[in-house]
Order: sequence, then C-alpha cells, then structure tokens
Amino acid sequence: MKTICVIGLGYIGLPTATVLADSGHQVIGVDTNEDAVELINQGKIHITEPYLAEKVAAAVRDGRLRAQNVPAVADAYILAVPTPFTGGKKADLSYVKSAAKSLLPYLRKGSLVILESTVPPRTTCDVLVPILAQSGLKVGTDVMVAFCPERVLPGNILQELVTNSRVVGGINETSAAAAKELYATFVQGEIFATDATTAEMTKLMENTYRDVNIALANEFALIAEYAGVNIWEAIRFANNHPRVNIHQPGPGVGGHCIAVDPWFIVEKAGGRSELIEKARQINDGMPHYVVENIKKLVAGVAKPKVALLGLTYKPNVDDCRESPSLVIASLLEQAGFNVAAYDPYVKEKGVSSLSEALYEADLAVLLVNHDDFNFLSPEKIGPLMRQKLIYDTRNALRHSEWEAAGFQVFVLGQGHEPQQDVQSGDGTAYLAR
Ligand code: SAJ
Repeated sequence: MKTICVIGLGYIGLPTATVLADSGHQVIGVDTNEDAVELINQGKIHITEPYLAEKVAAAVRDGRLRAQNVPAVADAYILAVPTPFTGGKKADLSYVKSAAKSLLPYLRKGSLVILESTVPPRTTCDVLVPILAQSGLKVGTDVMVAFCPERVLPGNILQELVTNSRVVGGINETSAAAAKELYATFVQGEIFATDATTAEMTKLMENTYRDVNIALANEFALIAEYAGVNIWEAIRFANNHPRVNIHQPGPGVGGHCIAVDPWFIVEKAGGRSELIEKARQINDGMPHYVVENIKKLVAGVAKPKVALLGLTYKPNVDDCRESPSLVIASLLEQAGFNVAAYDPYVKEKGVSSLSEALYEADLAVLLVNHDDFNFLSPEKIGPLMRQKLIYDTRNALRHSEWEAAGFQVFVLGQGHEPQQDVQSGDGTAYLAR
C-alpha cells in the first residue's frame, strides 16, 4: 500500500484516484476547483461517468480517498491535468507546469512523479524534469519521473483503466521500473516499459491514427453522396475484409483528445505532417458541410426552426468539449436560423425538453446517437413539427419506421442518385473536382 497524490480530479484523475483507492492505496486527490473538492469529500462527483459515483462514494466512506486543494507528502504523484491547445494550435502546458511546481515542497528522496496528461513529444524531459529539479533533489535518482499516458475511453473508463495495456516511459530505467510497479497494482493488461519520449509519441500516434481514419471515412461519405452510393452499406461490406477497418463518418470529431492531440504532433513535426494536418482539416470541415446540407433541406422556409438533437461530442457522455454540435449550432445561428438544441446529458445548454426543441421545427437533425434517442417515436414527434423532415448524421435511426410515419429522411453519406457530372460520361468531371 502506498500513499498516492493524484493532481487534477477530472475525467482521468478522479477515476484513476478511485481505482487506486480500490486497489488498497491511500489516495489524496488534489484539485483547485473548490466545489469539486467539497463534492468528492461528500462522496459525490462533478462529472458523469458510468459507475464512478458509486466507486467514489465507497472510497470516501472507507477513508481511502480524500480530496483537497493542495498536494501532500506522498510516495507517488500522478499528474492528470488538462493540456488545452492555444489559438495557434499549440499545447498549453500551463497546468502541467503549475501542477509540477505545486509538488516542489512535498518531494522527498524516493518520490515518484508520473505525468499522464497528453503532451507534445519531449515535454517530460524538457519541461517537467527542469521544474522538478528546482526541488534541489536529483531527478532520476532521488526523484523518479515517468510519462504514462492514459488511454481510456470516456463512457468505459473504470473498466479500461484496469483492463487496457499501459505504456510507461521513464526518464531512465529506474523511473520506468518504479512506474511499472505502481501500475501493476491495478492494471490487468500488459505494461510496456520504455523511455518517456517514446511513450509521449505512442499516445499521440494512437489518437492521430483514429483521427486520420475518421477523416478517411468522412471523405468517403462526401464522395458517396456525390456518386450516389450509400456509404454505410459500403463500409459494412468493406469491413468484412479481414484487414480493413473503416471508421464511421459523422458530423465532425470532438472531444478533448482526438480533435486536439494530432496538433501536438504537428507542433513538433517540423513541417513533416501533411497527412495529419489534412485529416484535421477534413474533420473540422464536417460541421460546415452538415450546415450546408441543412440550408439546402430548409431552403425556401423563412426563418426556419431547426431542432438539433445532441450537443455532446459523442454518445452517452456529458462532455461538450470541441463538440461539432456546438459549431453547427453557432453557424446556424449566425445564418439567422432559429436553433433549438436538446441534449438529455447537458441541462445547462440548449432547451430543457425534447418536445420544446421539436415544437414547430421545420427540420430535426440527429447529431449525437445517445442511447436515449433510440427511443424517439416518429409517431409522437411528427405532429409536433411544422414539417416531417429529419436529417440523420449518424445513421442511427430506423429509417423505414420514420418513413412509414410520413417523414422525409436524409442521411449523411447516403447518396441516392449520382450527381449530374458523375453521370456525364467518362468520369473526368467527377475526378476533376
Ligand atoms: N468519431 C467518429 N467516427 C468514428 C469514431 C469516432 O466520427 O468512427 C468521433 C466521435 O463522434 C467523437 C470523436 O470522434 O466526436 C472522438 O470520439 P472517440 O470515441 O473516438 O474517442 P475519445 O476522444 O472519447 O477517446 C479517445 C480514445 N482514443 C482512441 O481510441 C485511440 C481513448 O482511448 C483515449 O484515451 C482518449 O481519446 C484520450 O483521452 O486521449
């Protein structure tokens, strides 16, 4: 059993603190957000993640987890603070730096400091180590330092924290071994030890791989609409190939990870990241594409009311960071549309009920495939709306049921007829675009 201080009690820090407490460690959670600290000490939580509330309540009740505003002396420190990006698409390391500085009075011989926040390559060696050296202790011998990226999927964090494999990157072998020993107390997956910079790069590559693949799926969707193909069916068929895994198209890529992390590679790529940047542009272009389609669907209606269903960046979470829905809402508002957005997970934004969003709407747009939306009833929704028109950007609805209820259904990536210039002969017009 060790005393572990987890700095940053957000989507990664709080579940990590809880799993550590569950594994028998004494955990002190640290956050500058006074409200979060107070709530956690009452055994409650300030974020939404399945099973987290029960786990936090149990850990606090059993005295294995407590929260406070400042660090304390501990055997190990885990930094899980945000790394937003600046307007210039560069990593803002201010939280990492201030969290590292906050440790200085508490570090002792034998302390282990682990950075979990996603950062550009070399940050552990070039930014974290010099700050920790201000303690007067010898970094690498007195104080061990490692970068161990989190890899968990929001919505399934508690399970993945335990079952996923981990990459632990030490600034030297002793640091990697110490970090590996700590993770081995709760990780069932394999733990790979390496150096800190390789671990930083590995993390960024994982999310960039996903972003580039989603961009490919989105590009396929646009081509499919143009060429008169149903992309969802084509992807299903293609993915039967044993070595093909095409991702899902959609209205854009959100969240604090996939939409951000590729830029951390670009920042350190010295101009060698053409494909990565292009993929980001394609994914960032999707909300604009959806808005253009919305405009076409309600062309001719004066001041149309559009109901947006879903505001979060993905299903069944309450996180709206970098959400394509927010971009779509704001572009529509700028274009003079009456926008009514509804999300069952986000009470503070948008309208308070589904029926309020749909009331007298000219178009409903499904942007997030929350499980709750599986139960939308076209028979109930139809009479609320001014026009029975729905645009499904996730291919999530049972379209035949909506059509049977009198709806006209449009689906992102579902082309019906090839556009004029595709039909026009040798294909050169299509290729030239
Ligand atoms: N999306 C698509 N099509 C897809 C998959 C996702 O459009 O086929 C969109 C989603 O709608 C969402 C965004 O991408 O807007 C990101 O969602 P996600 O579920 O792919 O990923 P995140 O951001 O919730 O979590 C990712 C995960 N990384 C990978 O799967 C490689 C997770 O394992 C990481 O721990 C997390 O980033 C992180 O914190 O870095």
